Amino acid sequence: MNPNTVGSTICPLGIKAIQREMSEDPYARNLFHGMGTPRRSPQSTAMPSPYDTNAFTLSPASPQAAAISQLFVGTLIFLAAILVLVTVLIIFAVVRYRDRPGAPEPIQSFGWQKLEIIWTAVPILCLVVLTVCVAWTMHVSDPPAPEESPDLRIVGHQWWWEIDYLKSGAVAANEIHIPIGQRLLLELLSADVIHDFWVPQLARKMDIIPGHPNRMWLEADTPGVYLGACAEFCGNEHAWMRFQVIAQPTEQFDAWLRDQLTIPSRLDSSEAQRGGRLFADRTCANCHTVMGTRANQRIGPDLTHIATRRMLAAGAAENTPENLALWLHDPNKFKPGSNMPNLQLSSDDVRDLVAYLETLK
Ligand code: HEC
Ligand SMILES: [Cu+2]
Repeated sequence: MNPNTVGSTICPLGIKAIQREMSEDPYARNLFHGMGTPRRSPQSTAMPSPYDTNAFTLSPASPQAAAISQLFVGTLIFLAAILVLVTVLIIFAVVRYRDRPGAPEPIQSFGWQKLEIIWTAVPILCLVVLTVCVAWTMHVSDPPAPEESPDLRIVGHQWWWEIDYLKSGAVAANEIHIPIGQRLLLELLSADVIHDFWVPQLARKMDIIPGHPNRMWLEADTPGVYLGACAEFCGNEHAWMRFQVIAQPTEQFDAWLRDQLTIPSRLDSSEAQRGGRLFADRTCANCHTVMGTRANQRIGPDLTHIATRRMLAAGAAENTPENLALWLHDPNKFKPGSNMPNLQLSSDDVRDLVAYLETLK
């Protein structure tokens, strides 16, 4: 069959079907909203809603990203000017020197050394200018990392992000809090396959390669929530391997970090208490960590402060009790192929586990 026919007839129908399915299926609608449809979440007033984030490279929010986007725009303008110049010259030559009825033979010239030198030298000069700009940008956006130990270790997992604050020992997932105006050194590791760390408004992309730690800088000038994503296909949930960088004034960041290092203790309701026991008895503890309990595994995200996070499962859904319950009932509804298994929990168990997880602040 002609591939064009496939493209023009089957695909649009397929997309329509998917869209219909998404608007009817409540789980799918969550996925859809997670994709950045502007919608304010009522509980987040102090910080911007996760859906306000944008990831536009041309609105940089750090010196590193600014250098990259300036290089891009500068090169674009430079090349556009050359395009305009060449186009104008060609049109001029075509019109001015076209053949007319009764026109004499054109002058036959063989070689014009001066012109040849000019049209060799000018392009070389252009390339030199561009090379210098690129070298400068590389110097600003990616200065060589010192031998000192990194501030943060980011571990890419299929399909979520582990964040270790090496200097304080705090552990987070899918949400990187940083103080504004400080250049942090990141070490990037993989737990499985090749991933790629990318926060378009803040820094360059950096591959995450198993067995080969990479380093890069992360910095933000202004407080805000910056969207990040894995930028290297890493398996079926690659598109839901997102994260947020939450840049805060230093005092707010310090307060957040102190909270992260504190063991949450409130287990008020009897549901939450039963949920806590379920968490230890069921297999949850084999894959997750909750500080202050025996659960200390890193197959899945650290859940010590899960209730404070804005998104679930690396951006697949907003972190609400309803979505948590949907996730525990069947992670595959959010992320088909997710490495968290469906544990066939009863509705009562899910209710109590959600009550417990909601106390983990
Ligand atoms: C076999 C390992 C495994 C078991 C068992 C497991 N999980 Fe998970 N869990 C994961 C993985 C892996 C993820 C990350 C999924 C993703 O985002 O792709 C995850 C994600 C989660 C999340 C979302 C975390 C976040 O930061 O968004 C919650 C909540 C969660 N699990 C709770 C539980 C509970 C409660 C149990 C026990 C009933 C449990 N898990 C059992 C592996 C496991
Ligand atoms: Cu990835």
